[in-house]
Amino acid sequence: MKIERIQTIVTCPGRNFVTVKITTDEGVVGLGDATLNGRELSVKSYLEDHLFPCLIGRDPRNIEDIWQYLYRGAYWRRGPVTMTAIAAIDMALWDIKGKLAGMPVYQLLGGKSRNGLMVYGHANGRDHAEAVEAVQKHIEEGYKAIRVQSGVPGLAKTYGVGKTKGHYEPAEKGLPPEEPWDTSLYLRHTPELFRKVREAVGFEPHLLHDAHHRLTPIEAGRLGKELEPYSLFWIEDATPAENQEAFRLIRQHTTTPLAIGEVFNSIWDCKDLISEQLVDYIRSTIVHAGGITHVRRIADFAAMYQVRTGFHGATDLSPVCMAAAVNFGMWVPNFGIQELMPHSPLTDEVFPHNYRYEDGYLVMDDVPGLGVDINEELAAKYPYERAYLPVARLADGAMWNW
Ligand code: GCO
Ligand code: MG
Repeated sequence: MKIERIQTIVTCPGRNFVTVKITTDEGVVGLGDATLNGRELSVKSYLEDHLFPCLIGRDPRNIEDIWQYLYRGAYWRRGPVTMTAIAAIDMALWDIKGKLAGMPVYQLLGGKSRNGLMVYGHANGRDHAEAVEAVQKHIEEGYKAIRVQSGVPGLAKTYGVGKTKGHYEPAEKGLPPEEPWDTSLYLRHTPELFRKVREAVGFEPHLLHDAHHRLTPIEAGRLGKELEPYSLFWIEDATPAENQEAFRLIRQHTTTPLAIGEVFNSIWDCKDLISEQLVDYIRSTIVHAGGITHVRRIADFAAMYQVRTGFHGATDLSPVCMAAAVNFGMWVPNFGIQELMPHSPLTDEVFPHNYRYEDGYLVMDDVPGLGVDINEELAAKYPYERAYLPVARLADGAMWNW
């Protein structure tokens, strides 16, 4: 069996997605997500100019060998562009293997460990009252876990909160928008937000919060400590982790659980965080961390230290990645939670898929492969549109982490 054809499909049904499609000489098709928000075309070029020529004629069943060939064989290892490109090919190969076996990918990984994946939804409010209302709405919709983000009084715009009520989409068309940031305002208002949410809805729903890399380690320690009375499921991305040691300081100050990893792309980015038990959840997901083949390695390593998965699942992860994440989550023994930020109806139409939300969980049927498709005719109607994530600046104009 051979890889006969391999191509990328770029589409923008409201936001940009890059998809890899591999076709075998027997006509079996596999799909992989290759979307890297704001840097989409670099991955497309890496794939088309450098990887595809090496893959034609290879046996698509040799997933491990192809992974090692693309990783070890590149000399230049790691990095978000490389690892997203490898991930897309890996996903497509697992999809093909599942279709060849007539089994869902979770069966190939080892079978079902659970009936569905507990998800967390996004409750966003321009102010605290709107955030509380959004939490209540999620509870009515059956969510067992809810991420809460609110506008910060004094800041014109805050990440995680849309311009209009309810809706939030991180990337914007055109050049990168600039947003203000002020840590002291944020630290003053965030414990108050969670006090109000707990007062309104009690302690049953799990509550999560994303600090989006804005804090220094000691500021993160303080936030974690001040949020302890509200019993959070996690604080995410409390501080950047280029320096993994930073988390030692946070750990010394708080028992609020910590999650990190949506921007990681390799096991080496989280090796010390996991083995020193400096975090509780690892968020690196299939599309940005080398595919199922590599994320499985991260998850198994994490299991030794009681660190659980909490995969990234924002709208920039296409339904192809979400289908892979659902298969993975059905199997992985140390599953923690899955982020769910529902795609637009148009995106769902471009990528028909089997997984679905049901009463707080993502579930899927017993379908071969990943259980996701692409409507290429519809995708072709929505060509790429330049879009970027915002950047953040402090009051004096200096750049900060977005
Ligand atoms: C999250 C994320 C996103 C990211 C986005 C970047 O936890 O959902 O932080 O909103 O900002 O996915 O591409
Ligand atoms: Mg995040």
